[in-house]
Amino acid sequence: MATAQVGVVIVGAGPAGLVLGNLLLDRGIDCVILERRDRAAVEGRARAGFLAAHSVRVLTEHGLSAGLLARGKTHTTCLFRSDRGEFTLDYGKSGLGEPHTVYPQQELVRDLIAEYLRRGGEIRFGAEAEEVAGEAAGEAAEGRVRVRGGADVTGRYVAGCDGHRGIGRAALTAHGTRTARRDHGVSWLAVLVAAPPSLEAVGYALHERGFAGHMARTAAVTRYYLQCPRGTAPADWSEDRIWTELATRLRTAEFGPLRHGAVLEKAVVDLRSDVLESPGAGRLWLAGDAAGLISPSAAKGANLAILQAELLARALEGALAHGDGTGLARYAADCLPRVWRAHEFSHWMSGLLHGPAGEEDEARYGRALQYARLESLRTSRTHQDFFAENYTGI
Ligand code: RFL
Repeated sequence: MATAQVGVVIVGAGPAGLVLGNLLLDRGIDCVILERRDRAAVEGRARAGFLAAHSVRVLTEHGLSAGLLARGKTHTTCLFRSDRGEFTLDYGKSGLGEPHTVYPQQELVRDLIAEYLRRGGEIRFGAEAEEVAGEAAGEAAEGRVRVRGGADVTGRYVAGCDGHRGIGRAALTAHGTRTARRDHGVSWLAVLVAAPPSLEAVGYALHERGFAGHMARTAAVTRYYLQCPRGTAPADWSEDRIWTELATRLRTAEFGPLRHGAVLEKAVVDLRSDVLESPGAGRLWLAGDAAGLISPSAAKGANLAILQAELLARALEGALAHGDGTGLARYAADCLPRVWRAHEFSHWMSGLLHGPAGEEDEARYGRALQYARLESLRTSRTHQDFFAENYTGI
């Protein structure tokens, strides 16, 4: 049994699915979003916080930026610390860099849901898509999504915006789409604390015990990262251990204390990246983490999700409103070069931030390269311009 066909069935109400849904409604294309979690869970999920200028432009052009413009904070600098001291990199000053807007992802998601509903969109929370019918990636005339415990939902197209473990990706790979992937071999303990930021800007600390990061979120909440051994469990990290390790790696004895607060959340993130060689076929198209996962080392994931949602909305409009499939045929060529450039920079950042693995001699060599890269960034205007362009661009 199937419910009436819509233009686009979107699976997943994260940044990719919600931006896509809003942009499709803007273009007069009907859609339904299926989201397996309930609304409170989706609106409470703290993840990203750094929006590139391109993302802010897309959201603003489509009337989706009122919240972030009112409550987001603009950042144009970041800071690096190591045993050689600290320096601030003013990437906003480079002609090639643009400001970031710091706005927690869960607040953006909240805004996007409210606006989608205000525009008359339909979203079904607690609706878990079990499968996209296999032929969707082939010659099928429609896309069909099987919903756990409910009727199938069919659409002229299906947009898989359901993250990197989603069923959209599974259907495409089952149809023969290959994936390029890398395990960076590094894990981070991601901690959210109820305390104001301790630094003016983002802070990256290189330390022989491993990387530590400080990311502002709001006036009352700050995110910290600690590089940790693969396989570590969040439960291994007591509040005391977290603060001690942060103090050591962020060198508070030298540079001043951190503002403490209760640990609200702790999770281990294994740094992995992958990209599908083609983000769609036939009736099934992917955007966001579903099309490729990027390690969080350069804060690109949510920004790529917004970029892909924008490109996919345009392509689907061409197909549905004008019977013109060239946008979909070009979707991979439009987004993959930009996706790969973001991956290249994330990989570069990962090399800068993380101590090397391997035997003692190799580790010594790797660490010396890490510091040579940091020193080049501190002193070379050309290197700073490279950083600014790639750190803020998308
Ligand atoms: P999401 O956000 O994972 O949303 C997918 C949605 O699909 C739903 N879903 C399903 N619904 C129905 N049926 C199914 N079968 C379903 N399977 C899944 C899920 O419940 C969910 O609601 O993917 P999307 O939209 O592609 O967005 C991607 C971003 O969320 C992600 O790339 C970023 O959060 C990555 N990221 C960061 N990106 C940045 O640009 N800047 C940052 O500063 C940044 N920090 C981060 C991050 C990711 C982190 N984690 C948790 C890996 C910090 C962290 C700690």
